Amino acid sequence: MLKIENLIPLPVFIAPTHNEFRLDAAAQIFIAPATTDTLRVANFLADDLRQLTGYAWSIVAEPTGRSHNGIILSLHADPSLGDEGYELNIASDGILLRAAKPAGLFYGIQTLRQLVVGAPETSAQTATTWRVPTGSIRDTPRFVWRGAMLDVARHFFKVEDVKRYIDWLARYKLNRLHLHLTDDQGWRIEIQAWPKLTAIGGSSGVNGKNSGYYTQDEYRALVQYAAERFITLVPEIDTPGHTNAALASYAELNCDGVARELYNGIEVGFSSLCLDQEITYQFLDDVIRELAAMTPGAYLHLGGDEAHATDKGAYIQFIERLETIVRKHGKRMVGWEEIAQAKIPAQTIVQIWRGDHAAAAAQSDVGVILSPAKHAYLDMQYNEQSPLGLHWAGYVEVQDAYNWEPATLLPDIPERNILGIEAPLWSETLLTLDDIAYMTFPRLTAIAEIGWSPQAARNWDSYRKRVAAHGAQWAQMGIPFYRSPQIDWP
Ligand code: TNX
Repeated sequence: MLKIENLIPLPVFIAPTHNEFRLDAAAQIFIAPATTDTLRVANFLADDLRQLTGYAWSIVAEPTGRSHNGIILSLHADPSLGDEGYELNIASDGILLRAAKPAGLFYGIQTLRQLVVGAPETSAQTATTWRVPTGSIRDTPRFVWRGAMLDVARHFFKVEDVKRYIDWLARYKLNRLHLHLTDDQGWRIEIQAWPKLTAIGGSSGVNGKNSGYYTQDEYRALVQYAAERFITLVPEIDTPGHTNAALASYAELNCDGVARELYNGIEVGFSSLCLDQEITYQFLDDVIRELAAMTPGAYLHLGGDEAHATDKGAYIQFIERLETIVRKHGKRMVGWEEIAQAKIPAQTIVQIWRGDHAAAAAQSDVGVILSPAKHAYLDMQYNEQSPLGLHWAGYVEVQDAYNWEPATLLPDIPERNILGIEAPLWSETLLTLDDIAYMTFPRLTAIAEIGWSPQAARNWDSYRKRVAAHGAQWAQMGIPFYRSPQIDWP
C-alpha cells in the first residue's frame, strides 16, 4: 500500500495514525444523503474498487449510527470545504469521507484510491484483503483551473485513448481537459454545416499518420465521460493561423479562392484565414455555434497563437470580433496569450505559454492560465537522448516541471489574476497512447501538485520521494513512464 505521506498531490493537512483498515468482500459503501449525486460518486468508487479487487460492494443509503466495515460518503460537511474540498478519516473500523459538494467526494475517492492500490509489496495481499493506512486528511485545492491539453490535430487519438488520458487526469485531481482539435495538419471535429472540414481536413496527419476525427456523437460521449470524472472539456479551434486543414477543405476560405494542399509537416506560422471576407465570419459563426451546442462547459478556446501569416492590425480586429461571436453563443473565450494584444473584456481568459504578452494580459485585468513552456510543456524532451518530443523551449526534466511557483513566475501577473495552470501535450512526435504516457509521467503529476497543493507545503525532495512510490503503481497500471535519473526508483 502507498504510505499516507506519499500522496500526489500532497494534501493540505495529513495526520497519519499508523494503523490499517482492511477492505474485504463484505465491505459496503454508505451514502448520506442518498441522492443522484452521491449515488453517482458511490457507483464510481464501487466500479473502481471492483476492477481493483474483484469485490462487488453494495451501496446502501443513510447509515444510522456508526457503520462497521464500510465507507461512508457524506455531503453533511463543513461548507468551508468549498466546491472541491473533502475530509477523509480512515480508522481501523471504518472510513468516513465528507465533502460539501459531489466534486469533493470525488477527490476524496481519488485520495483513497491511491492508498488502496499497492506498491509491489502488496502482491501478497491480492488474495483476500486489501489494506488502507489510517489517518485523517483535510484537503482543498489551491487553483480552480487545473488542466491538461492534448493535441489531437497533429496526430489524431481515438476516443478510447482520450478516455484513458481522462482517467489519468482524474487520478491526480485535474479538472480541465483542453482538446486542441484543429491545426494545419488536421481538422478533428465534425461540423455539420461544413462537412468537408472532416472529409478532407480530417484525412491528414503529420507524416500521413493518425488521421481521423470525432463525430459529434463521439465528442459528446467524451464530454460525458469527462463530466463523470468532474472534468470540463475545453475544445479549441485554432484561429486565424494554424488553419491549413480548413483552408485545404474549402477553397472559398482562402483570399485567392484556391484551396491549399493538405499539410504533413511540423512547421508553424504559415497559414491564415482570410480576415477581410465575410464568409470567414459566417464559417466561424457556424463552427462556434455547433461547438457551443456540444459543450456544456463555459469555455471555448479559439487559439490565436503564432499568427505569423496574418497582418497585425487585422489580427487585433479579428480577435475582438471573434470574442463577440463566442459571447453571442453564450461562452467565455479562451485564447493563447497573443490575444492580449487586442481589447478583450474581463471575462476572456488568456493562456500564457511564453510570457511575452503577460504585461498586456495584466493590463486587461483578465484571468490567466499559466502554461510556461520551460516547465509545463509535456512535449518537450526530458534530455538530449529522449526518443520523443521537441526542445525549442529547452529540455524539461522532472525537476523543471516541478520547481516553479505560479505566483512569482511572471512579475506582471499577480496571484489574484491566476485561475490556474495547464500542461499542454503537443503531438508532433507522438503516435500512440504509450508515447503519450511516456511524456506525461512523471511530469503531469508535478503540474497536478502545483495546481492543487499549497506552495509552502511542497518541495522537490518530498516530491521525488513520493514519485518513486507512484512509479510502482504506474507499472501495475501498465503505464510506460519515463524512469528519470532524478528519481530513486525502487
Ligand atoms: C508552439 S504553444 C505551439 C504549437 C506547437 C508547440 C510545440 C503554442 C500556442 N503553439 O503549435 O505544437 O509549440 O511545442
